[in-house]
Amino acid sequence: MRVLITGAEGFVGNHLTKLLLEKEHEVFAGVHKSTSKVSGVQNVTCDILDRKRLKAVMQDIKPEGIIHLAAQSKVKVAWENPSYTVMTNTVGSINLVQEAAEVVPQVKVLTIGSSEEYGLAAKQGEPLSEEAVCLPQNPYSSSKLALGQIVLQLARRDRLNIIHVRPFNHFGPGQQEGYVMSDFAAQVARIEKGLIEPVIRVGDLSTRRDFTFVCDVVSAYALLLEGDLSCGIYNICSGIPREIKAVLDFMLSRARVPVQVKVDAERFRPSEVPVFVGSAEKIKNLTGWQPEQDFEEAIVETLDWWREQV
Ligand code: A2R
Repeated sequence: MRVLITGAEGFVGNHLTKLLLEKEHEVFAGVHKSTSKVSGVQNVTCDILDRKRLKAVMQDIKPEGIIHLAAQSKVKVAWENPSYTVMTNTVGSINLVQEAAEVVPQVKVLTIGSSEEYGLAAKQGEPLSEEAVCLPQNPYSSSKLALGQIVLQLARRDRLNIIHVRPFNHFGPGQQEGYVMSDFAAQVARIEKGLIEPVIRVGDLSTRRDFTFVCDVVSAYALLLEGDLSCGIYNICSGIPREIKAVLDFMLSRARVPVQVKVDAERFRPSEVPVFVGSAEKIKNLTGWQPEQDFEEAIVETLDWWREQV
């Protein structure tokens, strides 16, 4: 399949590009800035806020499939700059879908949302299916919820082939700081090199979150792209609520030097959502997908990647 990946230079994009090439798809890496490069594939500069450029890209490539990863992906930045986040995540995605639909109406598009769209609905502690109510609690989550709602409305009206994906927490080599797993791994790697004092300052470690290794996430994206599935929303998650304390304890058991853990009063805000876990029954039943990667090995791989970076 001729596949355009937007935001291909990002964390997930690099893993997805490799997988789609292995699966012998013809891949075009849509990158935000001409200075970015994804190796091994044709790169096209593609700012999703530039509709003229998007049209030209669609006309040049005529993709059969699009996996739309491009986003302002950080909750912290979304609080600092909500309008930019909504412009990029919501308006940019609508631009992309409309330009694609005009030039290549049969194209299949995967838009990437977030488990954060469910927000406070997770409070009940039950695995969230795609039918769960959405109660987003920050501008990032709202931008993704609006994106999903509007592109699926367009899909219904114009008979477009769109899947809106809600991945839960994912992690792996290449993920920048700002996410719990990469934050822990980066700190351990810096401590091992003697760059910072051997102390990790933490907040509430009792929460449980649903983690999937990035290679499993991109394999789900590939199956959703390739499969003959109906339009709609698909969760990607492990279904296993893992305590953050256990994750940190495991990482510290692999640290090459002793590391102290200190609870930081400023960071300690008990979470309103103690357990945030998803149900991936829909994608499992329809595609056979399930996470393959051993969780502890995945943590070690992430830590090793950080050891090479610092
Ligand atoms: O902002 P940059 O230059 O770092 O580029 C980011 C790119 N991006 C854009 N691409 C095209 N047009 C735009 N207006 C635009 N704004 C941002 O999207 C970056 O290279 C990429 C997103 O990559 P990451 O931030 O590394 O996200 P990650 O973890 O790969 O997540 C992929 C998707 C996103 O939709 C997340 O919201 C979702 O999975 O979790």
